[in-house]
Amino acid sequence: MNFNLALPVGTTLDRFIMRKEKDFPYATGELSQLLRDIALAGKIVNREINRAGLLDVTGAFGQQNVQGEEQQKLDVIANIRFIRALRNGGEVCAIISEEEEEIIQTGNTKGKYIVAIDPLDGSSNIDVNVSIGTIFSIYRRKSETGCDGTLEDCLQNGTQQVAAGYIIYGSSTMLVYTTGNGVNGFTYEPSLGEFFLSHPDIKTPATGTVYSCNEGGVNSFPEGIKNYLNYCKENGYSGRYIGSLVADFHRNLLKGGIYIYPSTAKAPNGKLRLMYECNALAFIVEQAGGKATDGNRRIMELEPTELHQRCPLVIGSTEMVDKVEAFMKSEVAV
Ligand code: AHM
Ligand code: MG
Repeated sequence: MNFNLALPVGTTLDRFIMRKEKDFPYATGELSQLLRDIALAGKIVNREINRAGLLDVTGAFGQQNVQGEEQQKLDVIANIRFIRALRNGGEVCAIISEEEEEIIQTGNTKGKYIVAIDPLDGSSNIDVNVSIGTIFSIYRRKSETGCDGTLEDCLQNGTQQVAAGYIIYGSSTMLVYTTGNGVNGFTYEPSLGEFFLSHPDIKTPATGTVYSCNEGGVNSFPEGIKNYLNYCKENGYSGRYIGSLVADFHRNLLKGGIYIYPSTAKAPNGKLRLMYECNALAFIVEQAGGKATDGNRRIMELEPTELHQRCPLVIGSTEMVDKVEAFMKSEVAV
């Protein structure tokens, strides 16, 4: 008899969340339920992505989002799925989504939480079977319950996050999240329909030899970034850039490395959005022992003034991010 067939299947995401809830003395279970709502929507979106070539869900939707970028059909579907899950769950009073200009009021005025979400990041990779992702941040509302979420509730800085995570739809689908007590990763088992703990207590290497950056725009990068990229080349580093933030970030988190999206002539404040891309990944990387800055300042301390605010992003292994900061300070070739 092959006893391998009877090996334990491991810890499910639900059980893990339940266990962790006991670590918070006054936990009411609402944050746990909220994380489960996100995981459920993630499973549904994963199903749509896996069948994308067979259904009429690839290609452009025919409209632009609030950033003036062309929306893909799957962007729109993912947005609907996550908003519906969060609305039905009842724990969230308001949502910021990359796909919607204004704050989305869920109608759950008793909900204690705010979610900022990029429902499907890496849109340009959707139609070509390259990894894409979902990124989310969770905040506690500041206003009293009983009314809609306010702009002030939504514009909290990254240090106020109570949880953050991402789902990577890759060669396997994974959910990685933190509630401020380390980072844990769960791999989706499609035949059982469950996420299982596969990467407990993720720690990112202090340094690495991989840099991820779209060098197409290098001519308009700040001098400090240009100099850092030259340093990478002189030292034989490898360039790895998929153009899907979650995928580039995830690889560097596990293997060591740095992701850079600086200011460019085309995007003077960088391209990525503070509220639903940068802050979430900054929280995760810090919890894993890494670092996230805009080249000078800690991402999580940037004060948001707009829902869709952009900022440069330098994120990954601490020693590499420190090196970029040193180059940014000196702004001279070394
Ligand atoms: P999106 O939110 O419209 O998908 O844009 C974000 C994406 C990131 O996933 C990726 O790292 C970056 O944009 C790629 O941009 P570029 O094509 O300029 O390199
Ligand atoms: Mg995005």
